[in-house]
Amino acid sequence: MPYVIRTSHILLLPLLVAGVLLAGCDTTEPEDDAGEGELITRVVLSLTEAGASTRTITVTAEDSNGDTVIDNIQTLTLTAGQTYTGSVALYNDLEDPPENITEEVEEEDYAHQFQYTVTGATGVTVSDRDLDRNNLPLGLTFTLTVAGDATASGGAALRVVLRHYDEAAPDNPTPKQNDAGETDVQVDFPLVITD
Ligand SMILES: [Ca+2]
Repeated sequence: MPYVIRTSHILLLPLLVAGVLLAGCDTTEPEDDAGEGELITRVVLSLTEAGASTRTITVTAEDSNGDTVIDNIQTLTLTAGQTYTGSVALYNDLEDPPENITEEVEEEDYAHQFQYTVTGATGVTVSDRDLDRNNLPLGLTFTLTVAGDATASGGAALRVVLRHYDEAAPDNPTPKQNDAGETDVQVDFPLVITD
């Protein structure tokens, strides 16, 4: 079962919930923030068609009560033969006003990476992730290409993972380069391909 969303970066909620896939994340924030852990309760994926239409498809995964288990997820319906420009955004809706976590990922771009994996489908590829300040993949934006003969099985999914590299620093990208990190977010958006 795809699950998500975990308490995220900034602070350190060391793995409160046994059995939850999403690990706690260490922090690069000052100590005085300790105890405040930050939650990601909503992941939004936006895909804009390249070419004449420029129609944008948006799908959302939500963990409305912040228990790290998704309670609402939308299906991503892609068109065969279409190329999309993608972006991802993260929010904590349990804050008032809702907090945009994407900005914090950008601020610590050297310590984060979004990874996109397609399962149960052929002819769907993700490429051209944007780069962090060290020219390593960041993945806040990307290109998604659906081949003209692409197919998807009933259980097809686009998995979105946010990795966080505690030991990475602006001038030390090695931990990220080696993918020596932890998972902040993991969401499997159900994937359908139409002609
Ligand atoms: Ca939930």
